[in-house]
Amino acid sequence: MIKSRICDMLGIEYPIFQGGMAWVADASLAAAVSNAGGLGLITSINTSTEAVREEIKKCKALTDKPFGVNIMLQAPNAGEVAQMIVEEGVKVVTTGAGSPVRYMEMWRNAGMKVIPVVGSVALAVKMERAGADAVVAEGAESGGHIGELHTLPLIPQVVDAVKIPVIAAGGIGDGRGAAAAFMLGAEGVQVGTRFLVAEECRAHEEYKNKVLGATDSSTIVTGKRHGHPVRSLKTLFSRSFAQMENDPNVTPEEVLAFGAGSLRRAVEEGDENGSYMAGECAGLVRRKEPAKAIVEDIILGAERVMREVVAKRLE
Ligand code: TUI
Repeated sequence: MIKSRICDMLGIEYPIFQGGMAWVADASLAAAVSNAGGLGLITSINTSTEAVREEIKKCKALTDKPFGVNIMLQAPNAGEVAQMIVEEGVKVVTTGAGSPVRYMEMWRNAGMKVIPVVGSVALAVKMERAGADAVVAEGAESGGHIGELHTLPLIPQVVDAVKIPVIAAGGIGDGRGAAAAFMLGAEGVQVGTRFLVAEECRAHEEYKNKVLGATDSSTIVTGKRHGHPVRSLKTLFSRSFAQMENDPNVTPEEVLAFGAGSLRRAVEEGDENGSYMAGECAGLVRRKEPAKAIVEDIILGAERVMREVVAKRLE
């Protein structure tokens, strides 16, 4: 059985996190993943601070296993959520799209485990110095807001640079990807895209069907020109967005206005004018199934390929 320091640190059975996907990761999905032995995460981005508090309460009612909250640091209410999760006694916090240093002392004093998402060695080292318990190192294969480096070179460089456990994210959609991450020195994996089609996932059926219909070349990165690259599925909308941002006659404000609310439209309405954020591994996602089946397929699959590859290649 695959175990690591992350399992002991967080009290989870399997070293697998569900990504804190904006608008998507609610109590239903997080509790299902935690009940399956992984770490479920609730997003704090879509709604008011009080609505996130409600999701936390719902999650407590649905599971007695550990779960966490992901804070997108660029969200206007990030500071408020940072405080609220302390009041609610949340045990684990992950952060994205910035540096959480200003909240670290408050969280650590509350006995929380703090696990920032980073996209570079420099930020990983800064987070370790600031007192992070672990880091999620996320490669640009991920869906949503991404950094520059990709998972294969990022993970071993972060592993070499810090002593705290490293959880790999970006491009991991099955047991083979997870096994590769463990080979690179990761002590856990974070998976987002595959959980988009989980039965417990609130994403619109159209969103799920788009992910199921994806191939290896179905994603596109927009927003590079304005310093906020985002990976999503290729649709008429994302292609128009890409065209618009490269048009010198269109102002950055106009591009921003075009994109506003697009993730919500995709998740809640399955709207053609939505942004269907998903990672490069969308092409690996084959079927809708319970979150428990996804957790077990990835963990047991990783164990199986590690055994098979060792047996085959090291005769
Ligand atoms: O945060 C993510 N992924 C996200 S957030 C998100 S919400 C959104 N909604 C609409 C438009 C755009 C985004 C969707 N996906 N992943 C974690 C992550 N963090 N990846 C990369 C980073 C990162 C990038 C820069 C972390 C820190 C950083 O700089 C830190 C600094 O200030 O030095």
